[in-house]
Amino acid sequence: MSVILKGGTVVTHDDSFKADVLCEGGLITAIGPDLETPSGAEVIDAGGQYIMPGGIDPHTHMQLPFMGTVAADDFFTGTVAGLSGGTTTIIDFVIPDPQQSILEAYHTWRGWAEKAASDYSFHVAITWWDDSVHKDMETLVRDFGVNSFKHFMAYKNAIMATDEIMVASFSRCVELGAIPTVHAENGELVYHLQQKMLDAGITGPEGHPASRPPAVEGEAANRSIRIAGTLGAPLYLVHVSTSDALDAIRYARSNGQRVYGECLAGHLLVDDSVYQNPDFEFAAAHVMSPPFRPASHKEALWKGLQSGDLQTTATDHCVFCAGQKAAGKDDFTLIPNGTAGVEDRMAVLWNDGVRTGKLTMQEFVSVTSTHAAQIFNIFPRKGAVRVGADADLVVWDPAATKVISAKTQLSRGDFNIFEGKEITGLASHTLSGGKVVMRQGQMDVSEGAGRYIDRPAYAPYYDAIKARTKETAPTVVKR
Ligand code: URQ
Ligand code: ZN
Ligand code: ZN
Repeated sequence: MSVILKGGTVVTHDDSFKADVLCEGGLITAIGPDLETPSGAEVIDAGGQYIMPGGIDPHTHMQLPFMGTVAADDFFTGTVAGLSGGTTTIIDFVIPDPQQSILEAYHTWRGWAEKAASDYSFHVAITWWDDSVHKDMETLVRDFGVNSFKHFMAYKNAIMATDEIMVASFSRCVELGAIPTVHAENGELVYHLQQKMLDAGITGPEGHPASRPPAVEGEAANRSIRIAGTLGAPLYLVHVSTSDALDAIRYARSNGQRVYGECLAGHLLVDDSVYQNPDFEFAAAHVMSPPFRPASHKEALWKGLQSGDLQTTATDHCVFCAGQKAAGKDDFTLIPNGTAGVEDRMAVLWNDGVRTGKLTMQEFVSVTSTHAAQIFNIFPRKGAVRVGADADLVVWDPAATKVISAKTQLSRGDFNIFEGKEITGLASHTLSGGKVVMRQGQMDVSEGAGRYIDRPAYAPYYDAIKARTKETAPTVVKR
C-alpha cells in the first residue's frame, strides 16, 4: 500500500518546506518536490495544507480501572478518537495494585491494548516496593522496551508512592537508564484537606479544587525534583497545572538539572470557575487531578511552553460518564477523577497557540509530537518527517473549521470540556503506519492495527548490559 501526499508544506520541529511525501510499506520512503506517483498509490492533495508528524499523546488512561469503576474509552475507541484529531501514538499507563507483580500488571494491560487502532506504548507505575519490583523493573527495561516509570505522589491509601518508594525507584531508574515520572501532588495534604472539607459539610465538586490548592502541587513538584537531583536521576513531571510547579521546574532547569514538564490541553484552556457551576453533572465532569486552576495559572503554562520550560502537551484522557461521576453525588472525594481530550488536543493547541501567535508551527510540532518522541527515546522513528521514519503523519488544513461538541465526538464520553469551542485549523487526513485512517473526518480504522512500541532505555544501561553480556541492545521494533 503506497500513499503520496502532493503539494503540501512539510512542517517539522525545526523546519518548514514545500515537498511531496511518499509512504510505502508503513514507512516514509521519499520527501521532495514533484515526486513521481507510483502506480496504484493513493494520492492525497495536500495543497495549501501542512504535513506534520502524527501527534504523540504521552499521557492517556484507556479503560483504566479506577475509583471503583473503569474509564469509558477502551484502547480501540480511545485510539480512534485520537486518530480523528491527528494523534497517532499514545503512551498509556500500566498501574499495578500495591503488592501486585508489576510484570503481571504489564501483561494484563498489553492484553487490553491489543485492540488499539493506533500505535501505543506504556509507562509503568511503581505503586509499592520490594525486591521483586526492583528485579522486575530490569526485566521490563531489558525485554519489553519500557524506559519510564510513573510515581503517583497523590491518591493516599490507594496507589500513592511514598518518599521511600520514590527514592528506591528513582535510584533503580538511574541504574537501568530509565526516566522516572511523577504525578506531583502531596497526597497527605490532599487527604487532610479533603477530610477538612467534608467535616465542614462541603461535599460538592467545589470541594475538589479546595482540597488541592496550587501549593499542594508546588510542594510535590519541588520534592520530587530535589529527590531526583540528589540521586542523579532525570525527571518528567506529568500534567503540570500551576505556576508553583513550573517555578520549581524552571529553577531546576536553570541549574542544569534534567527535568521535563508536561501540560494538558485542558489546563491550558479551562479554569476553575467550572467548579462553581451549580449543576452537579457539569462541575463533576470537570473533576480531575490536578484540578483546573485560576486563570493566572493557564497563562503561566502558556508561557512555560513558549519559554521551553514545559516540553510536551498531553491530555490525561481518562473518561468517566455522568452515571460514573454520580458516585460522588454526596461526597466529592468519590467522584472518579478524569476528563477527556485525546481527540481535540491538537486542534485546540493550534487554535489557541499557533493562530494567536503564542506558538510557531514548529513549536506546535515540538510540543504535540517531537519532544515526547525525543524524551521517551523513540525519535526519529516517531515525531519526525524523515525518510525511514514510521509513516505516522497528519495533513493539517489551517482553514478547516468546526465547533467542538460531545454530540459529534468519537470518544465514548458524554461530556466535552471544550464544548462549544469554535476551532479553525484541523486534521484533514491522518496516516497511521502508512495507511490513511482518516479522510476529511471519515474514519477508516481497524481494531488491532496498532502496534506496541518499544522504548529503549538510555545509553548507560545498554553499555552496562553490553559490557556484561556482549549482546547488542534489543531491536527497537518488535513488529
Ligand atoms: O491522576 C491521573 O493521572 C489519573 C488517575 C487520571 N485521573 C486524573 O484525574 N488525572
Ligand atoms: Zn495524574
Ligand atoms: Zn494520568
